[in-house]
Amino acid sequence: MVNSIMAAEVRWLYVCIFLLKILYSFGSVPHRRFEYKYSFKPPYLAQKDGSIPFWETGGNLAASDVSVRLASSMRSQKGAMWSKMKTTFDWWEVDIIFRITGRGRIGADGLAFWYTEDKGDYNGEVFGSSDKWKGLGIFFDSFDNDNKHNNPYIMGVVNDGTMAFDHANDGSSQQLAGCLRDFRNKPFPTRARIEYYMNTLTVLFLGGTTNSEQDFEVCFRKENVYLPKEGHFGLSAATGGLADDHDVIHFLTTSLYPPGTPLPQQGGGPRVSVEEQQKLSQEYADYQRKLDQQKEEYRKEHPESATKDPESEFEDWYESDSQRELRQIFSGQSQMFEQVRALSQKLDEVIGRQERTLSMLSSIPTGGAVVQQGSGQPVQMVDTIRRHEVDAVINNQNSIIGLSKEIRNYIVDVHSRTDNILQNQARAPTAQVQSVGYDMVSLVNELRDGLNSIKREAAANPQAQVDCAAPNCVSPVVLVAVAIFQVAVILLYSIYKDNKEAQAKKFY
Ligand SMILES: [Ca+2]
Ligand SMILES: [Ca+2]
Repeated sequence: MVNSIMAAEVRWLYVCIFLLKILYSFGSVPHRRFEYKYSFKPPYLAQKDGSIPFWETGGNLAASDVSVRLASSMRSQKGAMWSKMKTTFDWWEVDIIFRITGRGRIGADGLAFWYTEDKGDYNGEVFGSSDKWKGLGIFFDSFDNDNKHNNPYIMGVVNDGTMAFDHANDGSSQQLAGCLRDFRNKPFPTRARIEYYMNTLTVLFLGGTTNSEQDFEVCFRKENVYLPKEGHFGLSAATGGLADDHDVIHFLTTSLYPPGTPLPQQGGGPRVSVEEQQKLSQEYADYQRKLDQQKEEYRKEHPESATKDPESEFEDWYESDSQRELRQIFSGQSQMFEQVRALSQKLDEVIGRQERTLSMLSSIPTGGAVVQQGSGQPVQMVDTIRRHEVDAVINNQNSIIGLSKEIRNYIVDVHSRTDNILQNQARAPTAQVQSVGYDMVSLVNELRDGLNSIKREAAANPQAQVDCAAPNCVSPVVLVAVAIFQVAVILLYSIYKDNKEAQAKKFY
């Protein structure tokens, strides 16, 4: 129970803090008031005689119900308009909808917004109005005089009344700030919002590619800007060798008041004299009367539109069927563009992934090859040599050992038999020989021939006799012994051969 009461109190506390925050945020936003005496807008923008209430016009300017054409697309046109009254407020915001259109790829010269201490000319040197102005000029400069390929350009220039505008360099050295924006031949009217509040000048621009106020972009923002305390608003435009239509559709002025300052009485104040006040009031009353009259006439002429409410009627004035169609086409195109951009981003992503995958794939085989070349293959080589060849070598060695054992056995056998034969021979020299069946006659003959040849050699070479005295010389006894040994070996060999043949027969 206690907890729920506590929770409710905490909730109320949060609500109170939230409301305080809202109040605080509202408190930091300036108070705004629409200033109709410094504004114009369709419908009934101009009266039937072409005059615009609260504004003075001049030069080649032509005003209609729906727009003001400051300068038309003909050579060397100049036109301007100035608010009749000086401002009675310190800070302001002006919203201008305009169109600069021409058949040429490039146009000239441009359009200017003014806030100056005094009204300017109607056929001056700077975009259709006076040079050496005192105050602010915002220029929409279409033509690239200095050929730096930086036009159309929007810039702000503050002048103290002494500086001559540097047309040759498009005022590049004189500008307060600026931005490169194309404002010619746009599907929607272009729009600028110029705010001067607490000595900060901000120029916002809506490029005419959409009709949404969300798309306002900051062209520039400049602090510590000091303009005349009171001034006239103005608009002007000029053409040169090249020409554009310079149309302004609306010009809406709002006065801004910092939070806490009281709003002055509408249209009055100590700055305007009583006569002027009366005159302006009369003018406003006349304007209202004429406006009502024109509205009534229009309703009579167009009974089908009588049911329309004034707001939608206002909207219709500056969006014809073709414009609407164009807008629809353009919004469709914008959507397509967005989709294409999204697709392009996706594609980039996919390509990036693919490249990563490819690089990974290509790195795997090369790395594997390195491993095989670096460590795998040598290991494999050593393994094959050791396993197969060493095995083969061992097998060969084993077989060689076996064979050599066999041979040794045979040799031992032969040796023992030879000993036996030698012993037998020593006991009964002839019997054994005969038992073998060897041809003794031929052997004795061979021995006799050998002895004879030795005798002959000894006789032929007396030197040999001397040598025979030496212990190394072979005596007949030794010779006979050697001969007997030879015979024994031959006998042994024949015995061995017989044995082998007998064993072979067993197998078969
Ligand atoms: Ca220029
Ligand atoms: Ca330029």
